[in-house]
Amino acid sequence: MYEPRPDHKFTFGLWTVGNVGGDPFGGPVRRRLSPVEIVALLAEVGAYGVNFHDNDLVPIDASWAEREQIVSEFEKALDETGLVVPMATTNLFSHPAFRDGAFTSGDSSVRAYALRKTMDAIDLGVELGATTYVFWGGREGVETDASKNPVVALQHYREAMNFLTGYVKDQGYDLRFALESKPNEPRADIYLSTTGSMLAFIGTLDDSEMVGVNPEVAHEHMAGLNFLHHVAQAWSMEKLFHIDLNDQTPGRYDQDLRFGSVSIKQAFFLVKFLEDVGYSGSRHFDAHAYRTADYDDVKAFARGCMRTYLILKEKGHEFNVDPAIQALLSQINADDGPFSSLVGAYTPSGAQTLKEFEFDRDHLGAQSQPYEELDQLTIDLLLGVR
Ligand code: GCO
Ligand code: MN
Ligand code: MN
Repeated sequence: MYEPRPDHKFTFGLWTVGNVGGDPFGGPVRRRLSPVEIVALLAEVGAYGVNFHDNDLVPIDASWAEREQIVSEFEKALDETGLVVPMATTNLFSHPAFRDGAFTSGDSSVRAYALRKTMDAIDLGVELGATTYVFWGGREGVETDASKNPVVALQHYREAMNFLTGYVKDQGYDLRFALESKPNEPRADIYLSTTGSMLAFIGTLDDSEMVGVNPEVAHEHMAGLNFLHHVAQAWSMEKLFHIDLNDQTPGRYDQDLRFGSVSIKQAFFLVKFLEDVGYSGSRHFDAHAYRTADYDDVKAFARGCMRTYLILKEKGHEFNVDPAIQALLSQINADDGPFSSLVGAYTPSGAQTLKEFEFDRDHLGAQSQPYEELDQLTIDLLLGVR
């Protein structure tokens, strides 16, 4: 029942299950797997797809001949396993050239190199089948605001996006961009720090219809925000092009924990939302196993991400058909007031009616709102005692 199937669209990055467990205090603890080995691992655990940064697949200093060799071995592994590549992205954060940002660098040569690297990476992604291209601006930020004017930095960011949508159109690629916000790490402060900021920024782009967002659970949680609300806003604007699922305790370092391993209730409402609205994109797990894990445990980590998603999907269904929960919801949401047609679109007569009406504030403030009961029913359901 909780076995992953291709139509669940579960994807992982080469960098996720391939994470070797280094952190700022210690080096790798797991052997580095080749991309082909990672594809085999993902096929074994039942994933649908694999995503990558350009340099997860092709080393930054590879020759063209080496690139061709790597791509053909990778394609063979995809063919043999049936895995697909729905998304690709660029590493614009590891090389020292990008230590002060890529698209927002004050140095036009760095910005030019970032564009060149991204065009090459877009070509690579499209060659392998990607239809979504993620931009995560990990180094697009500052340690000190003495260094840059944020208005100029954002203008550079905008120019880069406009340049790259121009490139995609010129090539005739079937590719959409998904911008991923994060408040901090690896920079002290990263520009466009929340999904809401990203959505506002997209509205200022030349080809905004080609650009949406890739919200990540951990990134909104790091900022102490409600992730579901950001996802819902993106969805309502038809901008939810991709999603990064993982987990994170607010206020801590960037943990990238197994999906649903910390914030079960938030994960539940998120999965329920995605399933209820019919989100049809990838469910991408941008997480990695604990540093204590060996590769058997990495498989347990990957299986766990998908299993928890599917359990929560089932719980969402149970919530939707639970008689007591639904009865409470009907009671809470009953709208028998005379105003439902008046509070929508503005009309002069509607405004006049509202101005003349004698509202009974005390009656409005005394309506029953049994949210404690509703929430406890949700908790009972999640804990498996309903
Ligand atoms: C992070 C980010 C990245 C991006 C990835 C794809 O916190 O490091 O989530 O994992 O998602 O670079 O662009
Ligand atoms: Mn992240
Ligand atoms: Mn991410």
